[in-house]
Amino acid sequence: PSLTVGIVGATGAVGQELVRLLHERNFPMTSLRLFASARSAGKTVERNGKSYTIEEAKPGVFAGVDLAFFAAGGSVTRALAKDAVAAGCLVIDKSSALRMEPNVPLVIPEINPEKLRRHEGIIANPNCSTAVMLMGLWPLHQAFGLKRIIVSTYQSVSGTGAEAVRELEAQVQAHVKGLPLEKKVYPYQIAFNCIPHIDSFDATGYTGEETKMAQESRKIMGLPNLRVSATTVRVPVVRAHSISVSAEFERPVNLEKARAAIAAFPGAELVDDVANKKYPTPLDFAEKVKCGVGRLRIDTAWDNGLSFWVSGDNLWKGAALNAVQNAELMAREGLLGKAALAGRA
Ligand code: 11C
Repeated sequence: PSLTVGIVGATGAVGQELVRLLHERNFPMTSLRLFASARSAGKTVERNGKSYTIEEAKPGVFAGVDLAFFAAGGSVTRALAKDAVAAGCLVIDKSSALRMEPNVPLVIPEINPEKLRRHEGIIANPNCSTAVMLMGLWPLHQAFGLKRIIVSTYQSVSGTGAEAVRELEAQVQAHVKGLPLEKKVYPYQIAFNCIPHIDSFDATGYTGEETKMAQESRKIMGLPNLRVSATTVRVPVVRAHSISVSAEFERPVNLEKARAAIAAFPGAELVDDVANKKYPTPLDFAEKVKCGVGRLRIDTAWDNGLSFWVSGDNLWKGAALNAVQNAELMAREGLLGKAALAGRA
């Protein structure tokens, strides 16, 4: 059957990875249309010997599109997703706009794939730090029953976008040349620094990113009472986020069972051999399908506690790859295309 796929925000950091992954993973599409702001309309994108002309993302363009990946931020999702759904298009959204809406499934296919069967035309994808963290946490929850977590993140600048990658690189070069450093994207220099501030602060002192990690983890794992305290930090890494997690469980933990659970989980690669200096780093897990989990140890602050470290590609598992994996699963289960959408529950 024919399947026309669209990407909204095709020129952005996540949009470019979507174009790449749909081709590299041979997504079963018959045609691809790329949408972006009026500023980019008319430009061309080359991939696998094909040339795609960017169209302006605006109401009315979704007629004939069966599946649209939205990767242009919350305001574009709010402005255009309903229009796409009304045109009979399934929306797989990467923005944070609709994730916590009760009628919008928030899906990581290794964790809650059953939620892909019941939707109202929009499927949401999690925030990048949440998605990467859960690749280590979910198998441990299944083994021991999760009670609460305290986490700190080490988030790469590509999570902010392509302009932040350019800012880090420019600051490193300016530093080496002894020139003054320019900052536009972050409130402080990011080269050779860490900034404990991602998204805006609320009255409690937590940031939006920290609140997302708590709320999205509860929704995806189906644990509405999970207690979460997160500190999210931007670090001078280009690609792949890392998270240090201390978790308390309901049942007694043991390392052998914990390592076996991680090793058996399809979203994770166990890299945990400290005697030989083996643990995951963001450089090793950039552009990798799996997230690396290591530094597993019995946590000394809690009863039934485990600590671990996870690194994973924020643009892949944290964004484009998870969205494509959701679509691949729906394609395998016959849940894509106009007929499937018209007949859904
Ligand atoms: C960051 N996690 O690294 C953010 C980017 O909710 O999808 C993604 C924000 C989101 O800055």
